Amino acid sequence: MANIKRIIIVALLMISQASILKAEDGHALWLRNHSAVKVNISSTVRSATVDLAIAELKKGWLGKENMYIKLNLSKNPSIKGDGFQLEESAINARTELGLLYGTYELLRRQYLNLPQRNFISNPSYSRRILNHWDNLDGSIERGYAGSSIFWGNAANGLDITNQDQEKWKAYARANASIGINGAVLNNVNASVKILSPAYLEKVKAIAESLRPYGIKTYLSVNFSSPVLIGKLKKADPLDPQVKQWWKNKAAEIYKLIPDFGGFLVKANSEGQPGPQDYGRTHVDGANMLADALAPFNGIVMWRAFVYNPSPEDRTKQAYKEFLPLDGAFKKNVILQVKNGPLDFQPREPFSPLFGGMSKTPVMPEFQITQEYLGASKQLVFLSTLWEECLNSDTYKNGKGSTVAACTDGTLSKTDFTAIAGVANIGNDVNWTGHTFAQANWYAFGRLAWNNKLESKTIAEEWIKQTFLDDKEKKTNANFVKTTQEIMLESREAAVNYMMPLGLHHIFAEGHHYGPAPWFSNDKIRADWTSVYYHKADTLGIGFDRTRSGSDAVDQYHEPLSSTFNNLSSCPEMYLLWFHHVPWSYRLKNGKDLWTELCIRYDHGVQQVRSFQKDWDKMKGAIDSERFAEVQSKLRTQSRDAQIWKDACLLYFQQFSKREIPFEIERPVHDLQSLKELTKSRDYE
Ligand code: GCV
Repeated sequence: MANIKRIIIVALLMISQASILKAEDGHALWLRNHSAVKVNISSTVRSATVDLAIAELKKGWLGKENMYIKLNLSKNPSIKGDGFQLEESAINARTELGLLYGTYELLRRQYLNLPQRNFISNPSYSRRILNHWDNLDGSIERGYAGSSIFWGNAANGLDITNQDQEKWKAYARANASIGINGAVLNNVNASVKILSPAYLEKVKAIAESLRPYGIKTYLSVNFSSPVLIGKLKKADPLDPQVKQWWKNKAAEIYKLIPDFGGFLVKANSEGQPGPQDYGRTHVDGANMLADALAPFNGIVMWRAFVYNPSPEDRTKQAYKEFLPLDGAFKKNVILQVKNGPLDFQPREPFSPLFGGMSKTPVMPEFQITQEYLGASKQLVFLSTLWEECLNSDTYKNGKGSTVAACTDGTLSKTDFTAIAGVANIGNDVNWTGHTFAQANWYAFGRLAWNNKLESKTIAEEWIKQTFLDDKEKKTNANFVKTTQEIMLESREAAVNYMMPLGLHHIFAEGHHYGPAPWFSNDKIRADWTSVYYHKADTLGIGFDRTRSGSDAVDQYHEPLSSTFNNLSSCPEMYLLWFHHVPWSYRLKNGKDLWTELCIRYDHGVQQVRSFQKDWDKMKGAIDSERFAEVQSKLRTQSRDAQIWKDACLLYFQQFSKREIPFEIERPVHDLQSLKELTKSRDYE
């Protein structure tokens, strides 16, 4: 009887707790209101940015009531760039923006109960930039959270409402709170209209909303702009008229936006125009734009995502194109390189360009939007993927030459450093579609500020700030721990149910959400089909990139090139990336390749099922809206993980001609029905 009573009381307590948790739509991100107490602030300097810092401290102060805090511009040599120092009763920084960053860090530390004294923090990269793939009609390439917050909508996309401005400020505030200081406002597949006077006026208005938060505005430009809007006959970068056109355009932009950041350029890639259309090189193109921007301290971010329909292994092409150009770029050019040599796959080895270029600054490009990782339907925390890339050793200057060290100025001793993330932000109320996709935005900012942070720390910070109220954060340890475990396992789970053991790019054509390992089409370029990448046949599966294959391994420094080249030393997570492996090949655990492949796919599905179970147990721990949204999305993810497993195993089984091991769950779909299903765009 006593037991029954206890159960009833616990149940009633849970129900009442759940009902007092406020409804939340996710719009406040990790910046939800807290029950702050009074604080007194003085500052040695005043500006729009410092005023924001003061307002934030007043709104969010969780320290001792009635404390006196000083914001102080300081010349302390340990503080670098926009870094800061937290002291018992002062925030010190070299710049006003540093004071704002120090403010956000102090408030975060108060909320998380972390030490707040004698804490110095300096940014790993000086430019921490979001790349928006937003089109001027308001659509977003690979965007899964609604339409653009910058473009489209009313009156040709040029009208600006108060609501727009409020949104831009909220966006800027969220970015500043995690240290992001730049935004490229339009798609790298750039419309020429962006450089027309009407659009530049709108860019100016956006820049004004972002500026107080320290966000610099950048634009993607179309290399053919001098022809398409300038009425010139060509866009040849060595042509004096073309050079002058860009110089005039740069001057026009800087008149409107004096702190404009510069241009991002996708040239001679996937049909975009570029200097090679005129027989010129990437250096000719980048340097011409660099000359136009240099008088105003603007920069050119030139993308290395360049490949052509050719018999050459696609993953080798960017390195072959850019290595010979190392050292020839102007000082204000930086090469923007995707984390892997292919295209934001669930797992790739790092791009060899990070260790290859030695006289040209290189900036990593990560993809925050989940083009190849479940869109905004799936919970996949990308911090672990980026951490893996940043910590990969390139062996450029011997052991310890990580991608982080190659790009953050540690090896090259430069402070012209940058990092970019392709944004996942749209007009959805919660900004990113999936509540957990907010964590990817957050993680990008935190890693861009400090590329040594660990994903587990980032996840914990994000969970507490995003879900818990001031009082609960102490009592809800189980929610934090369980959610953190789900997040940290989620990317490996996605690798398992999509492309384990180094498989890559076996997505359905076009939408990149579901599986289509069968996809092959003689009418399009081979490197846009799946069969090009997995090369399954009756002997085995995988892309031979060894010295007897495409020799991509030799784009890496020793000892990595030999490690990758040798089947027995190649890390199993990259096995089928570098090798065509017989079905009967024994892996380190003694299982043959086919069996292990089946087990991994099945394990991925089981991992998502266990995320569901764990999440369901959390009912009542957070507000019911976000709980239900995540619950429903995990159901979708679970169904779609099963589709991945069934599609890939049934398809590859045609080549392996072996049984799916009897200890794992059987497929529940037929191959033919999956071929139909994943063709449909509704499936995206
Ligand atoms: C913006 C991949 C994507 C394209 C994207 C391209 C790029 O190919 O599928 O949508 O285009 O990368 O990064 O330029």
